Amino acid sequence: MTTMAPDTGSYEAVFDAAVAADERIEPRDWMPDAYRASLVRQIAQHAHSEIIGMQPEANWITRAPSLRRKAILMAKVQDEAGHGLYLYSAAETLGTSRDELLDKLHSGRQKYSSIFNYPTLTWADVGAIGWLVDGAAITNQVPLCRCSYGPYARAMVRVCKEESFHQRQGYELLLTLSRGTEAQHAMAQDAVDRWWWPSLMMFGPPDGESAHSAQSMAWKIKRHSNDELRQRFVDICVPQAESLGLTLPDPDLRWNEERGHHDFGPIDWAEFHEVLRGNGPCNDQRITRRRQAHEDGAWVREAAAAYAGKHRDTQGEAGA
Ligand code: BYC
Repeated sequence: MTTMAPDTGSYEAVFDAAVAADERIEPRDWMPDAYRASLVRQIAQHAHSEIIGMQPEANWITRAPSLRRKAILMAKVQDEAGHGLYLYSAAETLGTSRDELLDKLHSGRQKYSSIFNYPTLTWADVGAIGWLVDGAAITNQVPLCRCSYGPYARAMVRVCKEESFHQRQGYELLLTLSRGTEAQHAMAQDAVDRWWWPSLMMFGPPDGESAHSAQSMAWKIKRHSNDELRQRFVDICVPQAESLGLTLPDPDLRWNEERGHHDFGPIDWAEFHEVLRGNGPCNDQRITRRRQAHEDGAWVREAAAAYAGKHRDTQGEAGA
């Protein structure tokens, strides 16, 4: 917790000491402009990913194979909306607004996770997203519960609990398909084949090419590098794939006794950069749908603002 100090140099020393002591930085504390900007950048991208991430799975709500599966999927997609809300609120504590951030998303000035630019072609994709995409998200986000910025760290605690339920529903769905008919097993395998590599890309570029990692780790926004978390995820997934009776689509995947980790094959970084440039299979569809949803929701925002205004006026009169 930073306290008042006479000049910027001292403020900075207090900030640095708080970070070094693993204390939380809170909204009213002094913080370097670049720390603030980097947090807004990361939290906004994270929030955008949550709400864009609703689309690929929502695609299957009307076609879920049973009432139970439908109820679970609806709850999961609603959770993603909630995560977006916590995260936009955390970003707002840094002096930005949800409107401003959404505008940046809609105009392509801020990113969202590459993973959500891939299509959900079959019902098994809902399982693969839960197991792999939510699994990757948990691996990345559990350390963010210890992020140096208080509101982001606290939002992550609840997000991670919910992601953990999401991951398990995906795993259970895939297990059911894998143990089902031959066609169901093949559908599960096909989904894993398509989602495996994009899931590894979620962790971001390799450490040598990661523009922000070193500074973010020095500020304790990030606690681990992109490659460290990617490796952790691979090591977690290998035994889980075996239990599922499914194969990970990487002929180079093998245990390396010396490293104490699994080696894995090269990631297609050209594909990752193409997706980031807007040329993934579903980029246009996702952003068009998002802009449309925002326009469709304009009347709700107007009504809520009018109601809040009326409420304020009434309270003002009562207080007069
Ligand atoms: N996709 O210097 P780097 C979810 C960008 S939501 C797109 O390594 P950093 C879920 C990066 O932003 C999943 N862009 O950056 C939701 C930077 O660009 P800018 C989202 C990517 O920040 C619904 C540039 O590349 N999770 O789990 O140190 C349903 C250089 O990268 C990606 C989060 O956002 C990518 N994959 O590290 C189910 C978690 N990777 O900003 C699940 C919070 C990198 O300079 N975020 N970029 O224009 C983070 O932990 C970090 O921001 C990242 C990147 C690890 C993603």
